[in-house]
Amino acid sequence: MHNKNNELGFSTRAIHHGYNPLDNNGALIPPIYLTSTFAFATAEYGAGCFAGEESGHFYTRISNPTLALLETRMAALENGEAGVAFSSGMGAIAATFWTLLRPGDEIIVNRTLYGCTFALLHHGIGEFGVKVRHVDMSNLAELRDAIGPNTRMVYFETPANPNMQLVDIQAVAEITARHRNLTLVVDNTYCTPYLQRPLELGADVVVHSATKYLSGHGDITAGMVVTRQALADRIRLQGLKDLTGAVLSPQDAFLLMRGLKTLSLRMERHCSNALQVAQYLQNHPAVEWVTYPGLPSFPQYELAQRQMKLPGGMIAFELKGGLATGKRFMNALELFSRAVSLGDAESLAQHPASMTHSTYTPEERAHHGISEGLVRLSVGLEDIADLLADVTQALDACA
Ligand code: 4LM
Repeated sequence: MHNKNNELGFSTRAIHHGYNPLDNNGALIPPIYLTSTFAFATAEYGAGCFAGEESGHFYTRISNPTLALLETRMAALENGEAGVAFSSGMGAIAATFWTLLRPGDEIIVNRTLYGCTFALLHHGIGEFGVKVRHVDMSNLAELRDAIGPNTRMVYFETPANPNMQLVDIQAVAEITARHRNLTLVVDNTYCTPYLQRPLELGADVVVHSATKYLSGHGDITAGMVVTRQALADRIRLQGLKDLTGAVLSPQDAFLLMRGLKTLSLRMERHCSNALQVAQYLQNHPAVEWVTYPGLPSFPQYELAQRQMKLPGGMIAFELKGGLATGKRFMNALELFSRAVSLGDAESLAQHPASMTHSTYTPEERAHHGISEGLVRLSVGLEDIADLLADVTQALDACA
């Protein structure tokens, strides 16, 4: 029953997939294997593990039963073959880049990316001989023209952090599928597989900061990769084992699986709360603009309706008066915390230009579509009346 994945719904898989209590002394909740190493029955068996001839666990940087359960569960939720768990989203992204890209290769990325992904590209792999090219992936002709003989990877977030620009995953996948040796990687952090499943739309690899909605409680950092089995094996044995060592602790894998059980419930509430906050902001005279995929005024509203089950919990907006007023607004918030990160039960507000996207220079931010006055909200799970009251009083205070 537990592994007949295709017959079970999303929430059922998030709670049960890959685990049967009766195989584990009846323990309803999976045990945490807090061990770094595993004993070999014989020297020959140990040698076989290292030679890849035995499938058992032998060292937690490579695999561990608690991590394996998380990995199979995440693969079931993304509808992929295999998962690999990491100690952070950046660990997952770095391991994917370092495994698949070599000097002389080219990676094409969307115009706007999370600040540390941008830094990894421009101050990391870019300095090791990989050519990094940004294109505006809402313009498919621009992407088509940019792909050349050395292009090995196309990478984007949708929605993009922090400006919410969407990319049509299926349309990009149709372009990348025409090129051999080209891997399409999608960062699905903002949506989670409950709202959007890139592999079903033709992507090759999904990466996540599982620090965010997937774990959902702001108490761990974690990352995930989900892809085909052979590619997952490469990312595990090169990117994880040798190139980054960014392994997730089994204790944190347990917390992440606890979070996954309520993912669908939480996402529903994040989305309904965010929609109401976005509508409120849109109608407020102090607000210059709001981007939220659930508003009919959103420039890619039709794509959002088609691609995302619900519009997500993230909002970008700017106040009349720009950065100075935005800072007054942030300082006046009482229920929202001024904090980076996203996807927690607690509502958060941050200023990308001076925080998450301060890895860009001001000129780069202008070029990459990140305005200096943009304020980003991660709308949490609190009562909507309390959230709206906090936004109202903060707007009043900075008027
Ligand atoms: C933030 N974001 O935006 P770790 N991919 C995306 C992200 O938003 C992030 C990562 C990867 C924020 C962190 C401070 C789309 C992170 C990186 O933080 O390494 O788990 O994920 O506020």
